[in-house]
Amino acid sequence: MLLSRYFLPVLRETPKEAEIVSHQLMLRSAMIRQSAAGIYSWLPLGYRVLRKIEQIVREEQDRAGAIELLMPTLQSADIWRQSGRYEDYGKEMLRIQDRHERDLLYGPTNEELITEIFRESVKSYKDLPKNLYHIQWKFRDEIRPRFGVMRGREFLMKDAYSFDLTVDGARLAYNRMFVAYLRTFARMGLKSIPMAADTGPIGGDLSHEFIILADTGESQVYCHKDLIEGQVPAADIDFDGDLGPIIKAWTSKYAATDEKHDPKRFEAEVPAAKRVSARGIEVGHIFFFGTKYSEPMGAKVQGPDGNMVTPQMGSYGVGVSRLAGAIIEASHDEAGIVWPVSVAPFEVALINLKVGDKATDEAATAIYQKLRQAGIEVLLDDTDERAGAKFATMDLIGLPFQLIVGPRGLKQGEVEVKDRKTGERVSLSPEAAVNRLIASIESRRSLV
Ligand code: 5CA
Repeated sequence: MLLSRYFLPVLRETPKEAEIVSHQLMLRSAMIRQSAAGIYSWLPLGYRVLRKIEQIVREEQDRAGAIELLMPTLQSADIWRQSGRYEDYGKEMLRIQDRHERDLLYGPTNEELITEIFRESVKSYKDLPKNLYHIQWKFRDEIRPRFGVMRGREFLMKDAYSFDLTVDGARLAYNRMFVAYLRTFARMGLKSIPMAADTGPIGGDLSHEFIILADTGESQVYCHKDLIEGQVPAADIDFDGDLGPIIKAWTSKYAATDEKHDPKRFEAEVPAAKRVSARGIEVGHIFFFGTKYSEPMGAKVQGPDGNMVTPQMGSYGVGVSRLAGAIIEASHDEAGIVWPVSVAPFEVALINLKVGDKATDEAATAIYQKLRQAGIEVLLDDTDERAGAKFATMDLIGLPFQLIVGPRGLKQGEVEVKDRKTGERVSLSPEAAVNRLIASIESRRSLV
């Protein structure tokens, strides 16, 4: 992509309305713009990040055996009346009437709709287990939308719903999502910690929140320090095999959110030097709630003995749009964002320091083409800005590598490669620089 043709309206000043660094940087780097309180447009740079996050979530859901579909944002109020949640959900739910005065709502979550789809289509135990997911916008009329995409009113969520014949089967479905989540967040460069959590309006009695430790997080959390460096299962993990030992390793040490925190247990189970009490960002939340929706909505399948069985359900959410902010909270410096390769909007910032100078233009174009042929995503700064402004913009938007081409270096046959994270710079021939970038990027694209 040529910067001269791109749409990157970066801001030089820090917007006053943004309280936390990720919100400030997302506005400044032209990732998002606010449309109304808690409602955002995703500008081209931000949208590239959102799609990469979404794709990692999708790949790990698919790997764990979940099946993607797409449900609408608008739902009929009738199914929410059947589950009993239409009144219970309160003011957070955005209620709408169509021209026929039928009650609709903008979905804050999809337990009812997926249960209805299941009820109309699945009749036999032979079709179980199933786990269906979608990645779709949600709306919750939060009392205090804040921190940009972290607590929005409209936000992108991945939500999966499992159906099993037995409670034991449902536990296995829960465990598969648990493991998929560990991998999902690790691939984005995040250290997530599963913590015992409250179930709120979704219900049920078993749930874990996946938490990223960050000072700006909205949740107060408590855990054993060893969990921060817990081991994440590799890509070849067998989801049909025994996941018990992995779940045990992650759940046998103390970890709880504020609502579930038990100070006495914390002190008894965790040595003082290992006690972590910190703020955290909830990036995912998984629930087992048995027949809470299948029962009142009359979803049943025929069991092996001919009797009708009400399926056991769980639901599993990931805050896809929130993750964009969470990754920035975890990875930035004074100059701007520092993207991990796996979610970076582009992988290389190619900076032409002297646009209009024939030798520099030719060298930059040749490098641009070679990188693109190798499948690398490059943003070429071909504008006539000052060098200082070019560096500042590229540091701000945080692409993992910068490749700097200028007339002075070229005279010595050299260009410069800068690693955005470490700040390390090396001068190399254009060819060596291209090869080095291809190798570094390919090795960093997958983190686990
Ligand atoms: N139906 C269940 C699981 S599919 C559910 O809705 N769970 S949830 O309420 O915990 O939301 C799932 C995830 O969405 C949360 O872990 C969080 O990462 C994200 N999320 C929730 N509310 C917001 C919000 N207002 N803004 C941004 N992300 C949010």
